[in-house]
This record gives sequence, C-alpha cells and structure tokens, in this order.
Amino acid sequence: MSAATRRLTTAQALVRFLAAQYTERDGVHHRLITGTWGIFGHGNVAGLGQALVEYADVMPYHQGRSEQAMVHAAVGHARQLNRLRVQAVTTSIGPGATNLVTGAALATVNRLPVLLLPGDYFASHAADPLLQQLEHPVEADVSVNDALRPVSRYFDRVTRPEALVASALKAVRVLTDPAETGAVTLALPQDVQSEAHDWPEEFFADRVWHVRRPAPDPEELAEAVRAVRAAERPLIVAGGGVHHSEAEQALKALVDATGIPVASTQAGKGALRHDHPADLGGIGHTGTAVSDELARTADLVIGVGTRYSDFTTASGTLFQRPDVRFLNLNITAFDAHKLAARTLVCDARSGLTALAEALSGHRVDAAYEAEYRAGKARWEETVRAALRADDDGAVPTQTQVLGALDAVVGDEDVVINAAGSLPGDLHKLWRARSPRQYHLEYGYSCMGYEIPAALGVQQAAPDTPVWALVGDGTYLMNPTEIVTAVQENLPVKLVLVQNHGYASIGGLSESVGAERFGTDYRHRAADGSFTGAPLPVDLAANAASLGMDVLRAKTVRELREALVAARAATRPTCVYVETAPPSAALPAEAWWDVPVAEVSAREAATAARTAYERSVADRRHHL
Ligand SMILES: Cc1ncc(C[n+]2csc(CCOP(=O)(O)OP(=O)(O)O)c2C)c(N)n1
Ligand SMILES: [Mg+2]
Repeated sequence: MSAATRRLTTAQALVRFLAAQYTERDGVHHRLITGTWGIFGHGNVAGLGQALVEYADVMPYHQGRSEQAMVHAAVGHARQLNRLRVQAVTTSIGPGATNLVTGAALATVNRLPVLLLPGDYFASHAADPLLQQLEHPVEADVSVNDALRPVSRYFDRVTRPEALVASALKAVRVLTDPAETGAVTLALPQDVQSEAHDWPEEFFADRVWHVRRPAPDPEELAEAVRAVRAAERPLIVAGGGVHHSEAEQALKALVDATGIPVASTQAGKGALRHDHPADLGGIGHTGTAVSDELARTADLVIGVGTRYSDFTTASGTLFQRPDVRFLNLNITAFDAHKLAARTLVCDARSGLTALAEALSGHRVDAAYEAEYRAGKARWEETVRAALRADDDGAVPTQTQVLGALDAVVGDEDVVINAAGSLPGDLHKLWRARSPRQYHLEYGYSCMGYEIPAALGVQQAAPDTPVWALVGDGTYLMNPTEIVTAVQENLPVKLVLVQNHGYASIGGLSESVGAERFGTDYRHRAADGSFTGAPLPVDLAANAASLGMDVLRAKTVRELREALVAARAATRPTCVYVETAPPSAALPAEAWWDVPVAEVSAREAATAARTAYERSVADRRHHL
C-alpha cells in the first residue's frame, strides 16, 4: 500500500508547507509565516506567483516596492514578535534577487529570521542564457543568487522538486532556532517552481517547532555564581538577546534582588524601564556618562545576550580595570566566549532566573549602589537639559525633536531608527518605557531600514503607534514603502529630520581629518567642491506625492502640535522638520576606532592622526 500523495507544483507545495508551520514557546503557539512579500518578474511570476494566488486563503500576500525594503519590513516584523513569527519574501531572478543582499545581511548580522525565496535560472539549463542570467565562463553552476550565501544563515538551491522536502525542513529549523538564525535563502530555479510532483501528504501536516529555552549547565552556573559573589563592582551589559528571549522580567527580578546595575546596547535598550533605579541607559561609544564610568571601573562585566560590537566595547578601550573579567550569558556559544569570558551558554530567561535563585541573599555593596544611583541622577539632568526647549517659537534642534516626541508617546509606542546621527542621540537620551519601544537596528545600521521596518512592525502590532525616525539622507535612500503603507492603510508615522546632508558622517569626517568631504547636500561650487547653496529639494512634498499626509513643522510649537496630530492620525502621516544646529548635541563618552590616514600633506589629517594614536593606545586585549 503506498502512502497518500498530493500532486502539486514545487511552488504550490512550498506555500502549503509554509502555511502549516507553527512555533511554540512557553506553551503558546503561533503560525510561523504570517505572510509573504513579493515582487514578481520572470523567475517567480509563474511559479510562486501562481501558487500564492491559488492559496491566497492560507498565505497572505503583501505587495512591496523594492526587494531590499521587503526584507527590512520582514525583519522589523520578526523583531517585534520576538522571532516567534516571520515573513517570507519572494523575488524574480537577477536584479530582484540581488536586491535582497543588503536586507539579508542586515537580518543575519542582527540574528533576525526572514525567509528569502528568490527565483533562479533554469535547473535544466534548457534556455540558457536567460534574460538577466550571469554567464560565468568557468563555474557554470554559479548564479547571482550565490551572492546571498555569505549573508544567509542557511542557503540551498532547490534543483529538483523532491529536494524541497529536506530543504524546507532545514530552512524552518534555522528560522525557529533561538541560537542560529538570520536570513534563510531557498533559491528556486524557475522551471522547478512550476514542475509537478507527487508529494507525501505528511509534508503538509501541521508541524510545531518548539523554541527551546536551554537551562544553564550546573558547573557553569556554579562558576558564574562564585564570580558574581566575589565581584565588588559588577555591571550587566544587556543586549538584544534579553528581548528575543522575553527575559525582561527575569532581568528585573535579578537586579531587584542583587542591586547589580544594567547598561544596555542599542539592541538591548529597554531591557529595564528607563526609570528603574538600576538602569544606567546605553553603554559604549554612544552610551551615557554613568554607564561608561562604571564600565571603566567594573571588575566583572556580565554580558547577557550581547555580541559585544565595537560600539559596545568602545573598540576595545572601554573596560579598563586591569583585573576586569567577563561572564557571558548567551544562547550562542560563539558570543558567550567573546572577551575570554566565563560562559553560561543558555537561554537568557532560564539563565537569569537560575542566577537569581542561586544568588539568593547576595547584594552589591551599598556604597556601590549609592554611587551609580548618583551617577544616574546626574545623567538624568543631562537628558532633561538636552530634551528641553524653552523657546516655543524657535527652530528645534535634533535633541529637542526627540524631547517633543518623548512628550507625546505612550508606553507602548514603537520608535524605529537605524542610521545617521539619531542612533547616538537616541541611545543616550531615549527613555524606554516598555521592552519593545526602542527599536534600533544597529547591527547593520542600514540607512533605509526605518520606513519599511515600520510597516512590518505595524503589521505585527496593528493598534500600536509606530514611528519611523529618518534623516534626510536616509529618506532619500529608501522612501518607496510609503506607497505600500498607503496601499495597506498602515497608519505609520514618519518623523523626517532635514539637516541637508549626512550630518553624522560630516562630524565623523571632521574628527578623522577628512574635512567633511562629500557629506553636505550642496550645489557644486566654482572650485569643484560641494560647498555651494543647499539643494532646493522638498522632501515634504516628495512624501506627500507618494500619498502621505504631511505636516510641516517650522518651530518647536508647530512640532509639538504636528506630533500630537500624527499620533492620532489613521493614515500614514509624515512630520517634516528642519532642525537647527548642532545636529548631534552630546559629545561621545567613549571612543570608536575609525583609522586615520597615517601620512598626509594636509594639516587636518595629521592632527587627527596624533589624536588617533593617543586613543588607540588605550585598547586592551582581554585574554
Ligand atoms: C545604506 C547605508 N549607506 C551608507 C551608510 C553610512 N552612513 C551612516 S549615517 C550616514 C548619513 C545619514 O544621513 P541622514 O539620514 O541625513 O542623517 P544625519 O547624519 O544627517 O543625522 C551614512 C552615509 C549607512 N549606514 N547605510
Ligand atoms: Mg541629514
């Protein structure tokens, strides 16, 4: 007796399979793939495109404007849903597929799951060379999709229908794995997509993927407890893993019991509420004065779910105490071992809960607690001063824009940003009121993430106000999904900060002796430099032309009114504001390594090199 089979095309089988996948964590089930973004062309129009129309009842379809933006939307969606639900993205072959690369890199760097389904050349080679085919003269099996390999956490090319069965299961394993996740790419040759096959019925049965919470190893836990008990100045560095694991309450319980203070990375901010007495705010190059002071003198740094990027460690210069040691709680051994740490390889919530239990009765020294509380109070003064705007009629600075937004948002509003001078200001100044409010993509810091990500977040949280904050340079990089927000009636809010160019890179350029070269948006002057008048570009009109309601704010008062109106708006709404200098108000509290020209005939570069050599001398290797 042969087992039951169903005759479907490869694309139809894939859609039916994806619609039947579920995640389960802590007893709660979720449909894994909530929808599929797609732009059709040859390579997916007759395969996946046909399957998506045939099965529109089980797989929602979202129409995007650019492939990169569709990945950003999916990544924002997965992050908002703590990686328990994801979206898929399908593209044509060639340019549609290679437009995925930036989005895939962003997903993989940030360990955020997304399923990519680019079309690929004929597996049969029958009609080579196809439109848009790369004809590699030596490696005939190479396609442009191979550019997705290094930026994918799992990659396969499904060159025969029946190969889909094993490949699809492996793909979903990576999409649902709490340690090894990122972009998952199934490249689908277009002839194979349309080919029929007799699939085992079981392939389409509901399948539940348990998202595990591995507990700490008892020996590692005992070592960790000894280290924490012995530490005089312990400091927790909270990373994105705290959020992915939904470990915020467990972190708070540990901190309430022990008094250990918490500094957070860009991905980890909001792990504790900003007004918790042990929350010190951001750490590292964009961190707060109190976090960075404590980091310099900490004897035990407890990393929880962090990758320790250069921004966090101030490029290896932040943790200066000679006998400083690290204890890393991370579900990924790869990250846990960084900085020659003691390791606690486990889920963040499991590990923090076990630590709190094993540390019962332990509390940091009262003098230490008083010291960091005083530092926190001083920093809160700095924040208040930066956010405050006394003159209602004045043009706001960028930090006053953040102050106005801070006054308008509710506890659950989501604020999205990724690049420019805003991430530094936000890391220092934003008062995160709930775990998912502070949505900074700073693993890849990709200009153009913000607007599409807002769509994915809004789809995940339909009743929550979602704000995308973008600079003018970032807006120009990727405004296309405004059209999608209009089409889907997603009432995302865009705050568009006009300062006529790349203010952040201009400042960086100056500090590294590169004289702001190429960073202002200005006409070309007679001497060939871009130092002429500002460009007569009207980005507010541009956003309106794409279908947004636009509110232009010229003063602090108008800005406040516009933000209130935008928050209440039921359509996609843009608040456009030109800011007054300085564009990034607060100086960095710690260094960041951007190597400066070792030889130059220009004074700016030689002076910057001298300063660079002083800073680089502070770098430590933690062994
Ligand atoms: C896709 C991409 N290209 C280049 C960069 C490098 N970069 C970082 S910030 C920035 C300028 C951002 O300009 P804008 O959005 O106007 O913000 P501002 O610096 O003016 O605050 C650039 C070019 C990047 N992060 N992402
Ligand atoms: Mg700008």
